[in-house]
Amino acid sequence: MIVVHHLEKSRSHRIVWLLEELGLDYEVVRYRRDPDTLLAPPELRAVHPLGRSPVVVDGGEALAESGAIVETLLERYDAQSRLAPAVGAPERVRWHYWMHFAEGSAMPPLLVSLILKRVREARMPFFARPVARTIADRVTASLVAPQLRANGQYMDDALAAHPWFAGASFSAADIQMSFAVQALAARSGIEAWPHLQDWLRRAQAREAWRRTVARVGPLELAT
Ligand SMILES: N[C@@H](CCC(=O)N[C@@H](CS)C(=O)NCC(=O)O)C(=O)O
Repeated sequence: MIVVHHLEKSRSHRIVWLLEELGLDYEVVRYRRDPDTLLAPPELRAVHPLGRSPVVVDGGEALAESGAIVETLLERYDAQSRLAPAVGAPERVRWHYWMHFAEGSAMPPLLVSLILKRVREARMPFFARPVARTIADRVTASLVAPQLRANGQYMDDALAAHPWFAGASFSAADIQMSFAVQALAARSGIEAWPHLQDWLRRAQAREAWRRTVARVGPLELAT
């Protein structure tokens, strides 16, 4: 039995969604974030040394890093290539690109933005607060906000050309991209990008996404 070690408010929603799309049986072990630090609890390190989510145990082997988990599960359980274009198919290159864009390019500015938010809200001596806020605001304005805008526009342009990230059909690239799009929507909004909004609406209308929410709850993200 596949076991998903599921941290609340985390990327492991994607793995549950993938398993639901594939129609596989799986167990969920739940973990809560520390309310102050938002870190995963130390018990998750007993499953994988880094103690980050998602971690999946399949056949007694712990799999980590969401893109690698998705690709490994597809190799093992998607023989008919329902969620990935076949190797050599024209859409495969695009599929691979978005599979990696999610963690490699979409998530870094979102993570920096979350860290800067925590810097602004951190407890510190009153005289340090204006300095910390000024630095956070300048990094946001010069580096983070432009990257978030560029990524949002780039994703929207891609979805204007075809309905799903890899092309005409829904695929695991849509699942892999979903966390970054939902984080962008929560952090700075996606109202400026109609194709991205429409993609999110269509993705969340899928039965397998609904079953995911029924199983592990809605994906709530820090704003
Ligand atoms: N690139 C990794 C990122 C893993 C990661 O940072 N996960 C977050 C949850 S979304 C986490 O476990 N945070 C809690 C912690 O670091 O303690 C992946 O895609 O699996």
